[in-house]
Amino acid sequence: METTYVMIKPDGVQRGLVGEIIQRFERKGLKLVGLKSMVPSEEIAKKHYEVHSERSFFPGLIRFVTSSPVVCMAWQGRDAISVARNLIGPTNGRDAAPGTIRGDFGMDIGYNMIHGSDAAETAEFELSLWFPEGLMTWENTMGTWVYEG
Ligand code: IDP
Ligand code: MG
Repeated sequence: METTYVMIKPDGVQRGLVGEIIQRFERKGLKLVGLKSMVPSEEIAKKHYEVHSERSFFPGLIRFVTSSPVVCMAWQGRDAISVARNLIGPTNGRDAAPGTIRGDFGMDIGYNMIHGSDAAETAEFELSLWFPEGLMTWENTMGTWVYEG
């Protein structure tokens, strides 16, 4: 089982899309093992987007992501990282296919509503950054009807 870090960004919260977005991950069959909301500090936002620190959009990105609440989530399942990225869609909402979150609700590369880890190492880093307290362990009885074997 993989666990991935997913975060609804300030524009997703401001636009009232929290329920809609969470529902897509639930319906897919992923298991929720972490959930909380906060206004991110500049420190945590800069660590999260460290790989983009030399990019011209970085200062604006940090201002944006620290501007109002985000919803932090950890979703678990087989190949959860790529499954979540597929639900999310490509970075620019204008290029994203309908059916994906960005394709259905987004029109912009900066305001694209949601983040999802892109690889196993980034997922591990991001989960420990946003959930230093750890994640939930629980038995999902419905899970027996999600995977055949
Ligand atoms: P991803 O979120 O699809 O993984 P990344 O390339 O990792 O996309 O970029 C991280 C975030 O930085 C994007 O989700 C978006 O919010 C922001 N971003 C990326 N490129 C641009 C840009 O050209 N202008 C403004 N914001 C950008
Ligand atoms: Mg990325």
